[in-house]
This record gives sequence, C-alpha cells and structure tokens, in this order.
Amino acid sequence: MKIPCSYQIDFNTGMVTRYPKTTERKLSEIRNCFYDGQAVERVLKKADPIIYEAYEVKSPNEEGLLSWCTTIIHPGCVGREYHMTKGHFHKKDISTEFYLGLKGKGLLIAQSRAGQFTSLEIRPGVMVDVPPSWAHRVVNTGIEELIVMAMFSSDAGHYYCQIEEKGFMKLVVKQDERYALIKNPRYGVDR
Ligand code: S6P
Ligand code: ZN
Repeated sequence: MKIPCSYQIDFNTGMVTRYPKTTERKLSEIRNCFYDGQAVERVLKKADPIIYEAYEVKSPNEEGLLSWCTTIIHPGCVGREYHMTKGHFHKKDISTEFYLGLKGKGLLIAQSRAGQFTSLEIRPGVMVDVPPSWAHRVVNTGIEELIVMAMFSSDAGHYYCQIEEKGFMKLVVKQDERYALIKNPRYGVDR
C-alpha cells in the first residue's frame, strides 16, 4: 500500500528534489512537430537545442493513484513557430489531467477526438483542466522558460501516434512580437 509522502519542487527551475530528469527532447527528435522543415534544417546545421525537459514523479500504474510531472519548455522559435511539447492523447480515454503554470507564459492547446480545438493561456497560478479525450500540447510564447506542472491518473498512459501523424489543427506562431493561431496547412495530411 502506498503511504502519504511529500515532494519539493523548485518553481524557478522545475526541478524536483531527489528526482532525476526523466525526459529531454531535442529538436532532432521532435522535428516533425514543426511545420517549417527548412527552418528545422537551418537550426540543426548549427546545433541540436533541447526544446523541453521533464521531471516525472510516477506512482505505480494503478487505478486510483495520481502521477505528476514538471515540464520546462525553453523559449524560442523554429521558423515562426514557438517551442512546444510533442502533445498526446491518453490511452485511457476517461483520464482527466490538470496543468498548473509555475513560471513564464504560454498556451495549452487542446483538440478533441471529435475535431474541436481550443487554446488556453497559461502563466503562474493558472490551472488548466484537460478533460478526457482531448489531446494536449504546451507552447512557450514567452521570452523565458515556461514551467508547468501536470497531474494525471497513473494508469492514463500516453498515445502519441495520432498527433505525430496528423498534428494539431492550428499552429502557434510569432506575429508582430506576439502569438497568433493560424490554420495548420499540414493538418490531416500524413507526414
Ligand atoms: C503527461 C503530461 C505531461 C507531458 C509533458 C511532455 O500526461 O501531459 O507531463 O508528458 O509535458 O509532453 P509530451 O507531449 O512530450 O508527453
Ligand atoms: Zn497528458
């Protein structure tokens, strides 16, 4: 039986005391997330930057338990598109997830299986409720790290294929020094 426990999060770095980093996504690994392939190549000719990192505190994969994670999305753009996470659905389609902004600013974009799309601004103190059956991605639209904490059912699982293949309906791009959502020309087109 699991016993009650506590954790220490550094809101400034996203690090969790005694928990190692579990994810580090470099541009080369998530190149297909970005629309502008030529811009990806231009960046990769010089370096392979880390786009985001995560510290996951995982409970056993059992119904009734929660896991959580801090994600640090570094600032920047590839072409006109802001840095972002890969994005996913959950395998267990009755799973809700909550996101809390800890540092920086950005957007959580979400897309339902039924084809609805929405975006919500996230910044320190903002909690976002992602109900079941909505794919979600976090985008850093600011000039400093965006740090968020996500809490989800331990047995939710992650399902990346659909987003990898079809993308989200909209891109989050830099326009006149602020963000804009534009139609994704590649949405629904196999990559
Ligand atoms: C887990 C939750 C987050 C993401 C993390 C990285 O359900 O949504 O902890 O795993 O932000 O994003 P992604 O899309 O690469 O898993
Ligand atoms: Zn999730």
